[in-house]
Amino acid sequence: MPLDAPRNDLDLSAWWMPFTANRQFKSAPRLFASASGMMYRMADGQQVMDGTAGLWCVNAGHGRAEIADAVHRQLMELDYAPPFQLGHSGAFELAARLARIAPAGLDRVFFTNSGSESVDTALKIAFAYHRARGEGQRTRLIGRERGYHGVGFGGISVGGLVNNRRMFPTLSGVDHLAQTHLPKLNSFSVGMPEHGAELADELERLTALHGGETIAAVVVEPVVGSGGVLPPPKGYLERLRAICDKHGILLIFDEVITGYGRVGAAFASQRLGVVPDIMTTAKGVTNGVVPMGAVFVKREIHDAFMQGPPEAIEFFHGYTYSGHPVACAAGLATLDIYEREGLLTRALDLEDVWAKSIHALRGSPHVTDIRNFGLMGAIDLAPRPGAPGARGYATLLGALSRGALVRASGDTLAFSPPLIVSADQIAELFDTVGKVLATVD
Ligand code: PXG
Repeated sequence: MPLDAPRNDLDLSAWWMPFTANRQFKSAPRLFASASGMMYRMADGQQVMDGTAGLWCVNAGHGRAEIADAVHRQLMELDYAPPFQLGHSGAFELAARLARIAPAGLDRVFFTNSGSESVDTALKIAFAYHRARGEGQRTRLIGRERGYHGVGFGGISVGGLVNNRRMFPTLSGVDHLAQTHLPKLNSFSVGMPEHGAELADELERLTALHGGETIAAVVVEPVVGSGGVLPPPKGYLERLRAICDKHGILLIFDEVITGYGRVGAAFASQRLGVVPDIMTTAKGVTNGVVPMGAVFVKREIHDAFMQGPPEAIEFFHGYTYSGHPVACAAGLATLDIYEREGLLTRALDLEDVWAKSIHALRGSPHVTDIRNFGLMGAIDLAPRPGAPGARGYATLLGALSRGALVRASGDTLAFSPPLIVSADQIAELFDTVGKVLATVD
């Protein structure tokens, strides 16, 4: 029997699956078996085009032998090294390589193992930075509605997706900016929407309410990902930057999705021309194949920690697997591929084709809005009356059976293919989605 054949003896009960309707899934499991390039093969043999880069992470496509070889070599040479008070060359090499592609000035890198850890690390750096400079009164954080910043307590506190928050206590002293989707004004915008820059002025209002000198940091995704692919209104991020500067507030960009080429530059910050003080990343740093995150920090912020006695630990924070040798090897091999194949800017070359193909679905049944930026895209569907999410889920299943993997978040379909995607494959992906929409009720 081939290794990947469907198995009737597989016990599905023990694994409590994340962000999953466990009982529904286990009654009709959909199992991946293998992957190569743009394609997944399911356990039942179905070939499926990866329209989502796994979960926004496999930017160089699947089955890259170069990364696999680097990981194997690393495992045989140095499988693990403790990162506290000790080190290994790979972490230093990767940090230096990342610093070279980072937005101007963000050339200090703290390693984590996920986007959630990156976000919580960034928030702790912000608090500790202000403390180190005698501004310990800056204890407030500002997030934004519809933001997703992972599932740590810091991340859900600044996050703006109610289902991720309602069951759990959150940090005190957190406020939120309004979300930026204005469908009445901006529906079917191609790229960045025209209207909404003034929503950034809410930050000015919050500084007046709380006192700007009590706010440590503002955290936003430069282009919202999980919350529905929302490119920033033109001028919005510039205003946010200016208000942060005026009040001494740190601006954190969460680039866990937008980093590593997703929007046509190494980072969205560079594409959009607005530089944050701290930037969180994960996912694409290793092409998604070994868990890793990287927090980029402005040199001045890093240096503010380096003022005490040299033998003192400057920042009481870190993970057993910070800078894990295997993740670093994967990261270095991934960067080699990104650079050699021009993948960090390829989304820009494909953006017109991408925009035309996705916006061609305007007018298809149920479609109420379409958005795009770089190689990110979303289609909003009208929910079925009384059954929110059902139509999105039915579309996901329909697409899967026709050979396309798309993401459904409620009734919003999201698309983010590996950056190796061809123009023909983009056309095929949205052609499939159009056919499914024509049949989904
Ligand atoms: N920040 C952002 C902007 C993210 O998109 C995280 C932080 C957390 O990363 P980890 O590695 O801890 O999962 C993310 C993660 C979806 C989806 O359906 C997106 C993510 C995770 C799960 C689902 O769009 N992004």
